[in-house]
Amino acid sequence: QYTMPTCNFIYFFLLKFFLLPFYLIVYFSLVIFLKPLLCVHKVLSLDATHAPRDPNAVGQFGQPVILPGSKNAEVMKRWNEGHFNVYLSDQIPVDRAVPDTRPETCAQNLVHNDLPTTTVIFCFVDEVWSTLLRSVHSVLNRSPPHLLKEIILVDDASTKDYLKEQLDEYMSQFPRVRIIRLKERQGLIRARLAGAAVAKGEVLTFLDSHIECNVGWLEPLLERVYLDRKKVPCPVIEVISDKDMRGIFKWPLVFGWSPVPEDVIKKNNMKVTDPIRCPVMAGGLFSIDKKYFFELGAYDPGLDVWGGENMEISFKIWMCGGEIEIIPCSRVGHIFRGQNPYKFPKDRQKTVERNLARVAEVWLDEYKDLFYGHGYQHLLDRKVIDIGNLTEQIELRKKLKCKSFKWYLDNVFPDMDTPVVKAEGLQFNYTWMKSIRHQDLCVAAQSTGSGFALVPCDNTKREFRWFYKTSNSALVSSLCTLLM
Ligand code: UD2
Ligand code: MN
Repeated sequence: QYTMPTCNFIYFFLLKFFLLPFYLIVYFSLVIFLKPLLCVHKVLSLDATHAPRDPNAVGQFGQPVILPGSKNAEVMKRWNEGHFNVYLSDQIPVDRAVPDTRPETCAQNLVHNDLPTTTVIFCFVDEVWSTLLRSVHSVLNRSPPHLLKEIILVDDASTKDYLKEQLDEYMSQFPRVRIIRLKERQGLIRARLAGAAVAKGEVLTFLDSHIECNVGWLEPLLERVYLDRKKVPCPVIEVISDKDMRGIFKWPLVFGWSPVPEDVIKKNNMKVTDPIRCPVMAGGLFSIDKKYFFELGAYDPGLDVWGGENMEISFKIWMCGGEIEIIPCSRVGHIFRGQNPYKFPKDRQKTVERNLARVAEVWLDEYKDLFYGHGYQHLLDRKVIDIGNLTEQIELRKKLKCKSFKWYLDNVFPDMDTPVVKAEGLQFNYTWMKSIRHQDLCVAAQSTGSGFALVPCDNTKREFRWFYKTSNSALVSSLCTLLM
């Protein structure tokens, strides 16, 4: 009968005992380093359809459609419903096929198996029937079902009848689609907030109501949030050229596109599929971790109707620790229109200016002079323009310990031209507000018409503004007193 020699047994036991930490290290290293490699799959380029596609229908695979001249009158008649070719949109199937416009290698990219789920939020006011449906179908058809928690349609008090029972009935075939109706027109900012407040997904994905998602659009966005919950990814908005797709702003806070600087591309050895850091987002299309969105204080609910909220959320994200990126492998088409097809409850220009002034006051620090100095001086007259209470927004910025606007310019948008002062004298600065400034003191023209005084600056008053009459003239007061 065999008995194990005692010393061998002790030796075996000790060996095991001392090797245990080694085994544990190997095990955990495998879990930590290999798991991310093993639990991934290639982006699902799904393109399901709910009804068989009609290959003969117009607009399939994004083919351009040429309408006969005899249709011109009808096209023009319907144009104003959406400020685009509504007549043609109605001919194109709501679940048409689109060409895969992603860079070639996108289909090979890997994403994690356990991505967070998303709620897609569309807010709309009086959207055209066929474009609204096409937007919803494109999300349903081209999103992996396990990642799409729900689609929330927020009706911002539309006036069109077809957007009532007819829409309820149509959407009732899709259990994932929920409709929320606002009693009064709130504007897109508060409408999106209403959707976000009831969203059940872990990530919020905002889209305009006249878009078409391309294949594989969702997973690359969710992957970025999965890797870092403070990343705010935006899809490429089709129609915008790939080469000009970094969102930026120019003074006075006007959104635009500009190419990524060549030196940045070279320094980072950037591939066509790499995420692009973006100083400002376009506004309409992005995914954001829901908890993070609310930690950031969501949107400033004091912003009205349309405009400026993309600046607000962009500055807030960057200055308070997040990042905005454009993801070249996620692509969503959007109908750009020359005009807003809906009415503004108040004057359009005044609404947008007021929104921008709120953003400038909260986020721009000393750079707000550049904003006002670019044709917006009139906004400083708070008796005429009431921009509302900003206490909560200013408190929020303090609470989140956000960085300065100077930090943002230096680190996020270094190629932006932002001279705080236009010309520097030995002692005095001639500022963007057209004042002649030395620290907190400014040169003010005397209303008597002669002489001037050095008094605390007040940008709202005309006696503080000085102009060059011609390019090489002396500075002239806006009260028309000549400065020596
Ligand atoms: C761009 C953005 C848009 C928004 C806007 C600035 C893209 C593609 N679009 O203008 O999302 O950031 O800049 O504010 O980046 N809507 C309402 N209630 C309103 C007004 C609009 O629900 O009172 C809806 C509208 O139906 C649409 C969405 O908000 O679905 C955006 O409006 P838009 O399409 O007129 O804005 P757009 O694309 O000109
Ligand atoms: Mn739009």
